[in-house]
Amino acid sequence: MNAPLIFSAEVLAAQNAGQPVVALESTIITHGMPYPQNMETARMVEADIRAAGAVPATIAIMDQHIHIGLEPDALERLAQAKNVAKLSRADIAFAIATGQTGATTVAATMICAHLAGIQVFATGGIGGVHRGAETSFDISADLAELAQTPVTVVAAGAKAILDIPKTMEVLETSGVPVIAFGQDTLPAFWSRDSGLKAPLRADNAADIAASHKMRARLGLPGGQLVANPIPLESEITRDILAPHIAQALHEAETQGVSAKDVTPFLLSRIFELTNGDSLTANIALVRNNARLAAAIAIELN
Ligand code: PSU
Ligand code: MN
Repeated sequence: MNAPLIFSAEVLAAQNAGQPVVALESTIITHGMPYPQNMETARMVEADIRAAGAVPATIAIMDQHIHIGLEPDALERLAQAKNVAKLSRADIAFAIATGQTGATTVAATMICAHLAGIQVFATGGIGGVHRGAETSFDISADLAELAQTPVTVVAAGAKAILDIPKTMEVLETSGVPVIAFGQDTLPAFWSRDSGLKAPLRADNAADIAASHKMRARLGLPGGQLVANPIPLESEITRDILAPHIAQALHEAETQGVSAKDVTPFLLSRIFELTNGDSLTANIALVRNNARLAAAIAIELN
């Protein structure tokens, strides 16, 4: 049986013509940013990928199908919809089978991209090991997905709301290459520098594409995580963010926020606590990641 995929006209034409395609997730639209900035950002990111010479494929679950590329009206509906499910590996088949509308996380988007023959995916930040995971066991399914699905994911590093050293340990144990782009240290989402040395460094898209291909030749399962620092003019430094992160984490704990709700709760509280500055930075870094992902997709072709 074939997977229930529906391609947008644009993605279908690109694949038939052998043009490079970049996958995009939809949880960032439904759970990562408020309306209307979520829709404006989704459109800008798609335009950035086209301007860089590739074709965007935003992925979401609607009408019992996996949509690979959303037509403009579908993107608009998703951006405005309330109560959209946040779908990871565990939920995606159930959601399709029962006709739920759902946004795909990094893990679910990797699964869908691979089914659709797309090798590169751009996002903002990946999920990771949450602080306090030693008692909560909260470790994002994104990490296990990177270990098994052969898609190169371009993100701006893991968010400082997570436990970045533990996230890096899990990735290393799982055999996931973490490649910092153009610098020796790992970026930390809103900030260019986490203070931690990155395991690997690449200075151009060609090397990342060559490594992706070499993993396939070696028969290694899983993808690569490219950690692309936010542009300098858009970054929020660690010392400015630290107190806001501490407060958001404290509120999540005292309010008993758990499971899937943790990441969206922390993102929206940090948005409020920084008076919207975190969103401006988030938009800049996603667009930056989209451009790098397009360059990698072009090299892979
Ligand atoms: N990082 C962001 N914005 C997001 C997410 C991460 O800057 O919206 C989303 C991604 O879809 C990611 C998910 O896959 O959160 C991770 O959620 P969890 O921690 O529940 O696995
Ligand atoms: Mn979780």
